[in-house]
Amino acid sequence: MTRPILVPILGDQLSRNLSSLEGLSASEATILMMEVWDEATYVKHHKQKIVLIFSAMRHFAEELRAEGFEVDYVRLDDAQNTGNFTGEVARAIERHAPSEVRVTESGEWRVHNAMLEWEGRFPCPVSILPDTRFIASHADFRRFAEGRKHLTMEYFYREMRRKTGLLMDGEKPTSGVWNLDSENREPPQEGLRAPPTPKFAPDAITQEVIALVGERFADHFGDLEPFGWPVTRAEALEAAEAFFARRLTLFGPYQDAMVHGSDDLYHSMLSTSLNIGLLDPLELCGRAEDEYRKGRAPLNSVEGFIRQIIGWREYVRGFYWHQMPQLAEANEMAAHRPLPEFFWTGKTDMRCLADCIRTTREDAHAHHIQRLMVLGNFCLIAGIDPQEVADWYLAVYADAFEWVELPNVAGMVLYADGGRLATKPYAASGNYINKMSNYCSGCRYKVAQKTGPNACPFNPLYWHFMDANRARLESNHRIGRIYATWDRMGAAKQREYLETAEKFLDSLEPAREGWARSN
Ligand code: FAD
Ligand code: DLZ
Ligand code: SF4
Repeated sequence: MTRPILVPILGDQLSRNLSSLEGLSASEATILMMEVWDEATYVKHHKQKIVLIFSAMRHFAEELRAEGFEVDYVRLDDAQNTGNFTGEVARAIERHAPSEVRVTESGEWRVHNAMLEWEGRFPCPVSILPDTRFIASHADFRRFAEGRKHLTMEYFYREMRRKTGLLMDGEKPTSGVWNLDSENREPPQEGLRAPPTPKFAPDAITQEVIALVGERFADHFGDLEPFGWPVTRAEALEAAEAFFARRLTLFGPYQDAMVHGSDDLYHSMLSTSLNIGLLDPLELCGRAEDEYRKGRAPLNSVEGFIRQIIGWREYVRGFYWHQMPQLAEANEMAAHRPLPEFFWTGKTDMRCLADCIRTTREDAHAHHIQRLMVLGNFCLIAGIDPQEVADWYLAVYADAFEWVELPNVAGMVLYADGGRLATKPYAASGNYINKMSNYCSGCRYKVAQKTGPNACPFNPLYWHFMDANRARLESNHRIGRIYATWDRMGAAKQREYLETAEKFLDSLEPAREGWARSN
């Protein structure tokens, strides 16, 4: 029997409620799934990220087959595999002669542009449907952005609360307050440890993929094993339930803390499952609200969790589509220093960075404050080139897709967009890291020392950055006042800071070519 509709499903579209599958009966569609070389190597993704995507794709294909769908699954090593989506859809059209290609829009600009060309290339019509797994449509974000100079997340977030009804009592936010972030900044106490995150033993499908990735992507960054990410919806739901039962309560207070010895702390570790489609954002937020309504979790934790998802996650996606393609090129701070080699090897005496790079290598994950205030802060104040930084984040994290990675890197961390996303650069000295972590006590550098060879490098780098960007930042109402402190130091102290910073920056070895992209 011929099936008239060909439905390509990409590696981050593994959702049964995907728009291209809606209302489709098994008898009228052929599903096409493609493991392609170009997607695995356009940046050289962490090995675990490739295992995650291929294994989750293979499991999803099995689930659709069990429902009666015909799934045409192209494996990476299939002899005729052209290595890219367009080539594989073209081959599938030859095999199945469909009267329509129906696909859900891509999450990334790069792939979206390729899809736009399909209609002209292929002999049948191509319908590109909106990705309804997001709460805000592109039009919703455009309406929000219209006429605003700064696209402040907080106002967007309130619109999402009203739209979803989450934590709302009628027209008002529950308890009368929209945002409880000020209650969510507890430093870690001595010995703080969170219950471990569930890890899922690889089944036969995952083991086969691990062997494939070990063989074909051996030169990619990151440890291949142990691999424990959820690869099916059932596993992802189990991970979510474990979070609600054991970690949500303290998620809020310790959201900004960093502890050597408890990598995930109270974070949910659900971003990979959300981003590839195993979990639905609204279902997770509804479950979190339930925990609050039943008196099992405090409002500051629940509101904080919901804000990350219907606030930040939706906002950065809207921001990405609103600001592309310029966002990928943005470099308002004129930062041109190459990324240091130690971002790939972890070989640095700076304990905070070494630990964040270690967890990144071992797990393809680091939590938000490690990404923002250690790794990102360093890249900002050392003036690292935004495109090199973006390539690194896109390659090393299992949850990284450009729509979510790039706004965080270029906007939130590097201020490369000139302040469209963040109202000020998140620049900080060693003091912040010392307050919020247990890193500094075991570091060869002294966090209290400001200048000289043993000074924590974040201290002189902070002032070096502020001094170099004075013309850009002095008029910023949130950070500009800091220049009065700088001026009061006097010329001799300022020189000491700048010379210590320059010496440190001169000692950085640039990353060798070939880590992020094939040379
Ligand atoms: P939790 O702390 O438990 O938060 C719950 C959920 O909220 C996350 O799963 C995620 O879906 C969402 N969320 C939280 N913060 C953000 C944010 N700033 N932007 C978007 N969603 C958010 N997240 C990604 O999913 N992919 C990325 O490629 C990515 N790159 C980042 C790069 C930088 C420089 C920074 C500062 C942050 C980045 N983030 C990214 C956001 C955040 O760090 C991760 O979502 C989070 O660490 C994932 O772990 P978790 O699931 O335990 O998150
Ligand atoms: C990240 C990724 C990787 C590594 N490999 C594939 C693949 O082989 N096939 C596939 O369909 N998707 C893959 N992905 C996810 C895509 O890169 C992602 O779907 C697009 O970038 C759109 O967001
Ligand atoms: Fe990091 Fe500085 Fe603390 Fe060392 S002293 S861990 S470099 S913040």
